[in-house]
Amino acid sequence: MPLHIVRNDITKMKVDAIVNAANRTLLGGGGVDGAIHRAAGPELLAECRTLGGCETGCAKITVGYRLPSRYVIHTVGPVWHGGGHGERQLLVSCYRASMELAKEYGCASIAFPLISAGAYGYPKDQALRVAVDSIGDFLLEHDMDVYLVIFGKDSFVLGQKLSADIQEYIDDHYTELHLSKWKPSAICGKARTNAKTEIEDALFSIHMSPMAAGPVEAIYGKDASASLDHLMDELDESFQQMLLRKIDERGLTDAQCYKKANVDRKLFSKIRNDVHYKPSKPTAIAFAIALELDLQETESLLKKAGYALSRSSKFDVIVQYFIEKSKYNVFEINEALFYYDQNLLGA
Ligand code: AR6
Repeated sequence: MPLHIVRNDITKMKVDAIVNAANRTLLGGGGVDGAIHRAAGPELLAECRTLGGCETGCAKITVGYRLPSRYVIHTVGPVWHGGGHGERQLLVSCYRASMELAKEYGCASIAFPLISAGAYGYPKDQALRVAVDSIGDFLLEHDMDVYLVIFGKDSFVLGQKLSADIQEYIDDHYTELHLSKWKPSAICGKARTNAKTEIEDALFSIHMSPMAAGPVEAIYGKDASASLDHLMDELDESFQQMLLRKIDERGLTDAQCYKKANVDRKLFSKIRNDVHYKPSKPTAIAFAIALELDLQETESLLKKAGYALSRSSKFDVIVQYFIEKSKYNVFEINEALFYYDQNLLGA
């Protein structure tokens, strides 16, 4: 069900359907179209000849032949004429029509290239925005695993265009572990890495030392097991309990929440059925985003799963940027995380 942004060659994707950015003849061309036809073999062109072409913004389906995907969905993106000629609407329609066709054919997974972002000249950053928004909208209503495949140098071009705001925020807020005691000017390259590891080790051992290792009796007295039982009865609200409470308070259904979090139904039901479920940090944050929690509430939800947000982690700083700006679109956040090579939110 969630949206994954990945770097790959779409012809290698093992999904039920891959989408081809074709032209109106459906008879092949360059770019991703050429790559798909080469990988699928000549039978694909033979089937395409029977389809009678395709209008811009629409989609048609064939089988995948020698591709690892069962189907190819051919869609025709708009040619960019400056943005004032209905390009966006047509591009949205390509994504929507392709996903509807995939659904009609029982596909549980689909992979898209950035339609129109090559020969058809749609500015890559805007093409990505349209892709993420259109797929995100569809996923709010439907269950499907959707991959947005970023190819070759596109990733670099898009990275350069990523909002200057985010870059500035990261520059201002991202602080590596404070190395001042270890003479930062003298620490660089490998030496710096070693120093960092030493500091991390030191911090780790501080956190791990006496409580965890000490005998239970030393801390809780003689009747330790009885006291422990008592303590167990008085545990604070768990991550799962806080999550479910917040869902109720926000008036959301479970499905609305996990879809907004880019989390799949199976994972959500695991959480629902286990009061002590411990999610990964990206999953926990994804729920904070779906619930539109402010920074303080996000921190307290994370704490329940044993996590915190720090200024020493790029991932955390990017998440904090979006929360501080009250930008709660998980797909938009994932776009930014993707370009900074960080784990994505959700499943
Ligand atoms: N895997 C994933 N993405 C790819 C791959 C690949 N193997 N190859 C290219 N891309 P384009 P359009 C990316 O030009 O703009 C054809 O000739 C590429 O980097 O393939 O919709 C058709 O026949 C870019 O981001 O498609 C049409 O005439 C994106 O796919 C025309 O080009 C789309 O670039 C369609 O132009």
